[in-house]
Amino acid sequence: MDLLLKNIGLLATPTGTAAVSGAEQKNIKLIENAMVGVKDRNISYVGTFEPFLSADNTIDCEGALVTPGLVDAHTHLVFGGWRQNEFPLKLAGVPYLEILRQGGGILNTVNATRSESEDNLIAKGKNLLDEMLCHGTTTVECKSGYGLNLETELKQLRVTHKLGSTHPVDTVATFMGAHAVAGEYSDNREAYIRLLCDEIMPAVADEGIAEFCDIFCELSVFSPDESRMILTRAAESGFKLKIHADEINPIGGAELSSEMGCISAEHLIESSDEGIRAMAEKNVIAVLLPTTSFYLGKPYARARTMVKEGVAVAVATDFNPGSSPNLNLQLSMNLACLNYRLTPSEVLTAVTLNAAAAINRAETIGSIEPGKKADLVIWNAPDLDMIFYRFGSNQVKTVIKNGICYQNKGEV
Ligand code: IZC
Ligand code: ZN
Repeated sequence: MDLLLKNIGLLATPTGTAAVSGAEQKNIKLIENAMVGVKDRNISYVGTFEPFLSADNTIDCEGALVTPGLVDAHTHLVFGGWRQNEFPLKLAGVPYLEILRQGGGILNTVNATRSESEDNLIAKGKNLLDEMLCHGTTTVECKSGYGLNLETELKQLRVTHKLGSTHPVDTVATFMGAHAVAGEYSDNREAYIRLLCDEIMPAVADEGIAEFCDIFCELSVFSPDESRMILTRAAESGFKLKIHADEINPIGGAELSSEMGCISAEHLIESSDEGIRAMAEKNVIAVLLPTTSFYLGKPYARARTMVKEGVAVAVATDFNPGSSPNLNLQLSMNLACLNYRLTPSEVLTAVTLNAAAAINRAETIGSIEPGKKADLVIWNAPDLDMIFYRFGSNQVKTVIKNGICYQNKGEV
């Protein structure tokens, strides 16, 4: 064995290789006085104290809580600039979609991303991933959608891959050329949709640098009919489908996610009862983003209804420069308990196994079980309630990613 974690006060993990829903979502495995062994970067032993186990390296967890590494299943990680210049507008009450209609918001970040060099985007992304890692995140989904032209969409996706291959944190790439209509096509949205489907999407598919295709289905962004058409083309090109659904207005995004067989639908703040039931029927995973509700001053998605109806719930940060400039998944976990009224064990599943399933990684990450990757968090806490009860400071002590230990920012 390469590494042995001993003296784990409490090990808490969901189990399995698929999303769990309904009453199952709270059923996590708890082992007191546990040990975890790592061999070849994978978990090789999980169980109670075993006096005869030994390894090249040992970590004494000193009675701490250990969970799987956190999986952030929804971010817009790679972008140029920030949007602090829009903060006064936001404080003055100008709505998110109004800022976008005025040519700001996403389009502001598109300009900044187009003019940023690949090297600078990599350097910035690396710093952001460092910060995520020390907050416990070991895998991150990253969406493009700040290029809205061929060159910059490819640039964002290539940066996502370079980050994943050079940084300890794993990245998973999603193509989101349907994030907004590019500014130069504001008078001719049909032409942008043609460019997207006939040029950008095939080029991204040819290069094989994105696994998923996502779309911002929203009033004055992409209608349900446009979304259906674009997602159909994406499925034909081999992408698995995701959708930003019912974030601000209830326009049938949840229903569409079910109709299109999306792997996940995200946001769902305004989703209808029928939409939620339709998602349950087709096993669409709900990726909920509580810091976005917080930051936009919007209602919170109806997570309890989703659990009751049998929808598997994941929780992510939505890290982006507009509606959620927060990359600390622990804050999303606090809000998921306090505002969604999910229990700590339901939320643990939401940020590990169900998040992994939402990015098609549940076979390899998302739980502490033999054969899965050795992605673990050792907390400055003795039990699960503690990490949800406290908020506002980083409660991670050590992160183990791919069998390597990271304390704060350095390798130990
Ligand atoms: O940059 O505003 N909602 N897309 C849809 C976002 C938020 C990201 C942004
Ligand atoms: Zn988003």
